[in-house]
Amino acid sequence: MTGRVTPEMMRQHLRMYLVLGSVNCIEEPSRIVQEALAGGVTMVQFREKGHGSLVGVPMIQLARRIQDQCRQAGVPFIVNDDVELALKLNADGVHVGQDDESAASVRERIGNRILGVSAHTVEEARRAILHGADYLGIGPIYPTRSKDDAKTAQGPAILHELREAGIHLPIVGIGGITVERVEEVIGAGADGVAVISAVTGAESIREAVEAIVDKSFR
Ligand code: TZP
Ligand code: MG
Repeated sequence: MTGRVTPEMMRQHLRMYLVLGSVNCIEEPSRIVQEALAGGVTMVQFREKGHGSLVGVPMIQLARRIQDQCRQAGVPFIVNDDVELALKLNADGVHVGQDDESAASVRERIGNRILGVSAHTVEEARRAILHGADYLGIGPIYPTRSKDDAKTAQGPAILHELREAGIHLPIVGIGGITVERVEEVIGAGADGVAVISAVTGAESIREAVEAIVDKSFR
């Protein structure tokens, strides 16, 4: 990649954003990723977090494996939180929250790679944009069981609020999003949906992804 990702490209990448780590998977994570890619996932975030998560070499091996799969499918591979790991792997981007390294500092370190920032208010969103975010992760929209320290669900109204406040940066909604809720999230102003359990816990990973992709057209 030469320059920064354009907002148009970013919106396409956000349409069906799979977030996962080994803790979210009851079977081999790379098998889930393979099926999800076959179903049409548009971006993948490696989020190795929570009780029992991998560290050290096994963590890096899993990250590399998923990155390879994404590369072969032509889908961007994003690392959650860990700028060091993202640079070491030459990942396509990094996603950080409000409690992580500041977005401005991450932008300086990662150059033109994709930068995603979690925000919960108009003020946090504006600051993230000033600091060089390429997209905003907004949530939890609905209650979630996949994040230990998740804030209270804000409902799709937060997406409306951000758009009405003049925030035009690409936005992905996250938190408790199921196939049935995709249209509501997109209708409220998101460009796409980020999901963990709706995909990792699905009986058919591929069919779950296909169903979400189908509904995430604006
Ligand atoms: N950030 C806000 S909610 C959430 C993250 C990482 C978890 C989303 O997982 P699920 O299973 O799609 O609710
Ligand atoms: Mg974080």
